[in-house]
Amino acid sequence: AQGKTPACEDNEFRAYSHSEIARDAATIKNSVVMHLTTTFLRTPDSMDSGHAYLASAFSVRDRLLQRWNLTNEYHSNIGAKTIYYMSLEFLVGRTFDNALLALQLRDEYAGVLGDVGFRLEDIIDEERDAALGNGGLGRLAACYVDSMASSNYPGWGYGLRYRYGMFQQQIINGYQVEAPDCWLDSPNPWEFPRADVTYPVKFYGHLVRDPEVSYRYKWESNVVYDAMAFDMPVPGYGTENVGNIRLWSCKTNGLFDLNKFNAGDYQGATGGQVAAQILTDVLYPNDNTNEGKELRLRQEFLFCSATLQDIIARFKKTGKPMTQLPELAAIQLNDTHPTLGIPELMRILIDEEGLSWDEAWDTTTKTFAFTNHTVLPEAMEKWPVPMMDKILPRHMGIIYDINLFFLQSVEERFPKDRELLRNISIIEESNSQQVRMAYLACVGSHKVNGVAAIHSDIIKQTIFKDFVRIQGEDKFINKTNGVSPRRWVNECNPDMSRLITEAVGDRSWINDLTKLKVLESKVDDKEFRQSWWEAKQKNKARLAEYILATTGINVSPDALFDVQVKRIHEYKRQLMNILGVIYRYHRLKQMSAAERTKELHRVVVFAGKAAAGYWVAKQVIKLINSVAEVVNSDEEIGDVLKVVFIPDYSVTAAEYIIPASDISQHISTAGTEASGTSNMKFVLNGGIILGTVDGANIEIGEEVGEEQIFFFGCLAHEVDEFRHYLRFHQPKPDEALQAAFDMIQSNTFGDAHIFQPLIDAVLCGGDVYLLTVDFPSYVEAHKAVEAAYRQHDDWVTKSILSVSRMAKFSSDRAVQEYAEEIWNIEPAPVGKSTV
Ligand code: B1H
Repeated sequence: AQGKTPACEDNEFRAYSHSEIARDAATIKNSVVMHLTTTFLRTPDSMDSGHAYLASAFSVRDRLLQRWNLTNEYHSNIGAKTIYYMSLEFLVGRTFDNALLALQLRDEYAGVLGDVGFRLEDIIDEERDAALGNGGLGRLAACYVDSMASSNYPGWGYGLRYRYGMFQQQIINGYQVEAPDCWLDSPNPWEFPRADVTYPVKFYGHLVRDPEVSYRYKWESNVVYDAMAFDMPVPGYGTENVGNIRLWSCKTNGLFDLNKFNAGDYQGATGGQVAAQILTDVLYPNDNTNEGKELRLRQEFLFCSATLQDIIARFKKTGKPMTQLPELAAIQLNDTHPTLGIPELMRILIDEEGLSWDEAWDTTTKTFAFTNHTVLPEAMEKWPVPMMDKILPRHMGIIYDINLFFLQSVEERFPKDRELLRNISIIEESNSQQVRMAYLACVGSHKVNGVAAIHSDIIKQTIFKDFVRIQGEDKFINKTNGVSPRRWVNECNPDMSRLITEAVGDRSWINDLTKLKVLESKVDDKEFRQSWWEAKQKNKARLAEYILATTGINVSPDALFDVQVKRIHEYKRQLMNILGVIYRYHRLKQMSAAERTKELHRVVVFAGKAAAGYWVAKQVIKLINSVAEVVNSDEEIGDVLKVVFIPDYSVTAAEYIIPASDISQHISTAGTEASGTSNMKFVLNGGIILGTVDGANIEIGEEVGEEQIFFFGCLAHEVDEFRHYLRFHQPKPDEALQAAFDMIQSNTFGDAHIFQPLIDAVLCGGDVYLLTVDFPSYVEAHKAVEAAYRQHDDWVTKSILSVSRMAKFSSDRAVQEYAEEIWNIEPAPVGKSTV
């Protein structure tokens, strides 16, 4: 019985719920001890660092939840329009340190923990990453929710609470081995279960047509799962606003079959629970590849249905007619994975709320907007019509109708253009028809955006070309990605942050990166330059320790740190990087010992996961590790060259690695990397980029200036022609690339036949990623980097100038642009700013 609750008349109750966050040591200590003893049944004497973490985290969480409540109460009282960011991935990482910084309680907790003999750094290290995402797309979602909270936009993320997140990567004998990520094995302070927020989600079943309205149906099915909400509070920095990520988990309660149990079928009795649990068990570990598995489709629908039901339930509390939904809600689709939200909203509006088709369609398209993140053909989501029809019969019908009305409207304007109709149809007429999810997302949204200028141009010329012609240029816009300065500077790089705060005069830059401009005036300040250099050196020393701890390899912080960390993918060309390393090794081996002493010392760092089923990517990991083994144990080479593969790349690993780079590589074949976001993080931390003219590298170059970035390689508009040529002509490696191939083929790094397929992909497979085309300029670019790094003073100048010009790449700027140009929503700060 959830009747309307009367407003609370007890003023003490209310006053307590609005009380300020306590900052004094006694109150903090009290709350930590309270959790230690009552939440975890420990005593101060039996407290280890794991429990010190949990008790402290729960005490911080109390404060967050209080603000969470006030934020939501306030936003609903003022009837604020809310943005709902739908994403199948949220790569959050750790929360404790981030929350302490946001609430400005870090020193206070450090003091309290110090009093009982713990170092805050060690306590922070007890937390496991929430790794509910693959890579850039999932991390972007986390940064955007962070920015919404910090910029006071009423905004929620919606996603799935996977029981197993991104797999853990072990390196055994040089090969990647996957282990499950059991992140929920220990208590998770950062989620709040809401048994009261649960929605039924149907699958399969059959349709009963409404006798009066031909397009209205009743969907009947016995296959119903319950999706239950878990809320993850997202603290805004320097504001009282707290955002939220609401994640759905499939409930197994009530699915135990007592009849089967009583009949002795013990296994059968739990079959329903198993079937339900599987739905939210595991994140699909593919980045930029669509696997097309039926379970994934069911995950997507569970997610979309629960989310839309929840958004509508909240809207209905306002008592407004459903057609006003777009005035209070904006929904952003993070790629096509949540596209079923479009037919699901149509179904609810037509079948359950009684709207006409036209009213429902108008409401839906005004509510949704869609972000495309990739142009790789293998990543395009398509679902076989028979599969969709079986699992979601009502939605398949709605998609057919959406397509019919859309094609009719096009036919009216472009009569008799059969080819055009075939090209833009949401249903692809292949053997077994397919639903093209990108087209459905596009047709059902009022705005479509790419994630960097070049990418937004490319999608207008390729996948959405005909849609631009039909629906107009204005619908297709660019929103260049951004990253959160909270996590990606202030949290991961405390020393550099301190310097920036000194230069700016206060911490306002953390919420306003345009303040970084003042660094430009510090570029000639000798003392400042020295401190800047020392901060980088300290970060490099910290990474050297991390490398030693995770790989056993000793590296010197005095070497140039050359870093490529990202998902392993052919288009990202880690293969080209390791071939460059092999060529470097080859040259070093040809030199005399005297010549070698003049060489710049270099540590080449790799990290990244390969999708479990991506064989070529896994062979690249093996090659990197095999090269590392030989080079690192070559006494002639010593510290001149070290090669490191750091296992199990994660958000937390990135927070160690990124601040320590001198040069980082973003070397995708031009036109393939939609944006990239680690490129922004590296430069924001004083590193320099070696990159292709691709994704956001281009805009970073525009901002920091050509002196501050090393570009090489062919351009996006040249790629098609090269590929075409290479399909019919034998690729010709230059001498350097040939030397690298020769070294592999003469078994220098172990049995050459393991690596032959990698070489064949270049020499016999058409060299799709254009290694033979770009290798010569790649080698030249490395020489330029080396020469520049030797000019120590100029390098520091480049580093400071770069950071001072990076304001554009804050996710705060990106979110503000979305808010103004897509969501039509304004900030609604709960209280006063606290920075
Ligand atoms: C990006 C993906 C992606 N683009 C399919 N596309 C997935 C596609 O599970 N799946 O099926 C998962 C992920 N991820 C990345 O998005 C781009 O490659 C980056 O260039 C970009 O910076 C990032 C954020 O926009």
